Amino acid sequence: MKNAPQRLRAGFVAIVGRPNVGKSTLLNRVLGEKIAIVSPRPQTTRTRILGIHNAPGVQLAFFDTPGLHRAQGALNRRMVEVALATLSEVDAVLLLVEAGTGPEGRVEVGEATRWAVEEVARSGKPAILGISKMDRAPRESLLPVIAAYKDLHDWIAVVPFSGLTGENVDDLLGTLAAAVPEVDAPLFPPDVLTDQAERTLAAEYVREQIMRLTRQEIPYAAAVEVEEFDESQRGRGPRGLVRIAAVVYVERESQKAIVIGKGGAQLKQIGTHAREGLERLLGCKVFLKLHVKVEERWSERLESIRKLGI
Ligand SMILES: Nc1nc2c(ncn2[C@@H]2O[C@H](COP(=O)(O)OP(=O)(O)O)[C@@H](O)[C@H]2O)c(=O)[nH]1
Ligand SMILES: [Mg+2]
Repeated sequence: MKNAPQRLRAGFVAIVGRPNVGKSTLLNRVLGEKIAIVSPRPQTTRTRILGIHNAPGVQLAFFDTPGLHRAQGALNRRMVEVALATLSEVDAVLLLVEAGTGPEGRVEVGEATRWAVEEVARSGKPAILGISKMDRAPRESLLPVIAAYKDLHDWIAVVPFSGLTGENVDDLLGTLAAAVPEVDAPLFPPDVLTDQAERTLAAEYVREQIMRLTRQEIPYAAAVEVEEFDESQRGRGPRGLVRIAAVVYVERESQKAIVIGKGGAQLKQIGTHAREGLERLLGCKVFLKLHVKVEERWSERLESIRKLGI
């Protein structure tokens, strides 16, 4: 007798929300690998990133998106467009807001969040509200936060969680699994984790350190392109080696000087941290060479943005 095909729940889920609410941190937690870079600065994620979670009977294909905010400048506008366009392509939406409360425990739903909720409503997709960073919020403050957001939309569920500690993330995944369709076959083979090529991830790991280690306008004035990704000596496990050469583009000579730092100290620090992360990601030794080049106004020129692959 033929076995009935095993049914599973599978679908695309958009993770959306204001900048810095913890979208990328959640995706990395769910996947157990850092495929989306994270920094304390808004607009760290510049493009949408696919990450696939597999569990028995469940496949969730997440799109991590750039933050929803009132955008100025070509790059920012394009980032918001990417996030909004993703809403129309998914089976379910996970909107994130932060668990924090204001003075005297008051919860104020900001205008930007209301706008994000409206966009989610407009998409007509089943939506779950995730209240992120619950590790930072005292237990008793969660109820007023839930109450403040609950009636803004007809949510399938409202789930507090922490991407940092992993608390309640399993509950969140269970709720999302119930919101995606029942299908006969998975969307992706089980060994596919992300659509991000290792080469792209290498550029992103360098950009993450620029976001973390430099100040003022520099994090937003920089883009990274990998020029060389040489795996010819890789196939020897932990003793293998990947050689990576990347260019950091900035807009002005003065920025170049800052990124390089006194005697090259800043660039060295960026390179060391990025290399350490890449060695963990790739599971082998990494030789990382960085150059800084000035490409005026790259962030305003979409052509050049495309060339830089972001
Ligand atoms: N305490 C705490 N911090 C978090 C959590 N998730 C993210 N963060 C921090 O919030 C900042 C923004 O996180 P990120 O994932 O880049 O946010 P995104 O812009 O929404 O993708 C980073 O400094 C993170 O370390 C969390 O669950 N708890
Ligand atoms: Mg992000």
